[in-house]
Amino acid sequence: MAFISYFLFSMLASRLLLSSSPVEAAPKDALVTSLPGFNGTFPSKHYSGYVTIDSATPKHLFYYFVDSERNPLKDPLVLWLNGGPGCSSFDGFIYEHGPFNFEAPKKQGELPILHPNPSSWSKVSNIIYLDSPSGVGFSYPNLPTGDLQTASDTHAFLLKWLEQYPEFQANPFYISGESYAGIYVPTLASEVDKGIKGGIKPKINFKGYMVGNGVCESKFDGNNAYVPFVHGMGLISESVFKEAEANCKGDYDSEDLPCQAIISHIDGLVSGLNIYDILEPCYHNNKIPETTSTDNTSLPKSFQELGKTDKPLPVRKRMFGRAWPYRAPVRDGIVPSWPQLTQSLHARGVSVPCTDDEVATAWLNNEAVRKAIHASPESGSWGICNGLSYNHDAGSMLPYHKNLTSAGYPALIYSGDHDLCIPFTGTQAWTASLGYEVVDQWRPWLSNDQVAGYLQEYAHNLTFLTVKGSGHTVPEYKPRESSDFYSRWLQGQKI
Ligand SMILES: *[C@@H]1O[C@H](CO)[C@@H](O)[C@H](O)[C@H]1NC(C)=O
Ligand SMILES: *[C@@H]1O[C@H](CO)[C@@H](O)[C@H](O)[C@H]1NC(C)=O
Ligand SMILES: *[C@@H]1O[C@H](CO)[C@@H](O)[C@H](O)[C@H]1NC(C)=O
Ligand SMILES: CC(=O)N[C@H]1CO[C@H](CO)[C@@H](O)[C@@H]1O
Repeated sequence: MAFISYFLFSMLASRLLLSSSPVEAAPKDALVTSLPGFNGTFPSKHYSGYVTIDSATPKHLFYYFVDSERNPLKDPLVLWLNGGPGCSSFDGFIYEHGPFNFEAPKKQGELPILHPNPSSWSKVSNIIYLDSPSGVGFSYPNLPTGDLQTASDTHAFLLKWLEQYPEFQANPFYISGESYAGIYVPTLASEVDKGIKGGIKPKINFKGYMVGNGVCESKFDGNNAYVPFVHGMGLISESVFKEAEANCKGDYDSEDLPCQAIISHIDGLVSGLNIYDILEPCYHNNKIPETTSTDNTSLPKSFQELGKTDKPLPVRKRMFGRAWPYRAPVRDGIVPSWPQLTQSLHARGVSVPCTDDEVATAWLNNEAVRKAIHASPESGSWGICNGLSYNHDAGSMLPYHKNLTSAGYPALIYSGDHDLCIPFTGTQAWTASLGYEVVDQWRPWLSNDQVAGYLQEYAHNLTFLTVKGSGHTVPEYKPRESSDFYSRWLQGQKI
């Protein structure tokens, strides 16, 4: 009797729990119940699968969705997009701010081991990692596209996704991304804003956007960012800089031959650097330097942990394909795809060495993993960056940022300040060029009682923020600092 009533009670209790579960309406077949390489309880619920966008040829867009580990019903809902164009958002999931840190396998052919990531952005938010546009990662088929089509498709994805997950319609919604997502984010934000104003249902509770080391437009991102950066970082001499100033007469993208000559001299001086983080050498193996531990508890915690803010597992020292192609101008028209680009680099005797996406590539092409995350065989083999036929047709992002911030959407524009791919100098210049009043003057911001970078806040809730000592993919290099500015900004706190 006691047994039976306990049984009934527990059945009832679990049913009650289920019906009050915030994600009950989520498609049941999307639930991820286990992941090869992870041997524990998930810190929150995970879902993954496809949303199909209607078009002449239907597009199957793949997402991986991570519930917040805090309060999924109340916490913000964030869309994350990696760039390229052509790169999968599993880059963010595996190497940057996802719920796991991936430890490379000891033996070739084995799967990586997954550890919980204490700096995961899912600690404070629900995150959708989307493979976009169609043809990227697990999304298929691969069709010619461009900025405007991509923004429209991603908007269609969001509306359908929110229909499938209605319990998240009321959460504050943010759009975020990195690198070429400097184009995806504002163009999508603009579509979403238009949709809201046009009364499109479900209404997206859009609250703001975030871009990390993102492209904006050629005038700011090209050589006009590059020359001041390499000068300020001590990578070129004062006299080379003076010569560049004299030859280029205020525009380092000038087509004048003397300007082009000094720019190619500068290219030669920095060509051996890791463009995604000028401080990092190019490692050919994955050895982590030994760290010595200190047990001196009388020291403040920040001192005890000096130098320990890095990701606990090795970061990729150099790779290709996550950014606007190296040295390619951010101009209107067809963007060279990565396979094409590396071919032409090879032809010029330049290569992009030390490519390292082995962990992601091995894991995501494993049959058991693909089954666990519901990846379709029709998407073919997974690659970190796929070749696309892609047209940059949205022009400069300045009018987008101007309109969005004027419409009242807060924007956080951040830069790892040691990235040579999209240097902070260009981002600092374009954010200032909007001409907004400065409401919080350039100042350090702190993480763990240490200066983690600098920020300047403008009217209209526009914030430009640097992350000191970080490369291109900020959460990969500075996970704790990233989760600090991320959670403060999302909560509307002072960073
Ligand atoms: C999984 O966890 C169990 C219990 O903690 C442990 O004994 C086992 O070695 C783990 N397996 C792997 C592959 O980590
Ligand atoms: C810890 O403090 C003791 C006493 O102040 C000192 O002798 C020791 O070297 C310190 N250890 C480290 C690792 O700094
Ligand atoms: C910005 O707003 C202006 C005025 O409403 C409009 O004409 C323009 O098309 C908008 N530009 C973008 C890129 O949204
Ligand atoms: C979230 C946030 O910081 N909102 C601010 C945006 O800017 C207006 C005025 O410009 C403030 O009143 C809000 O508090």
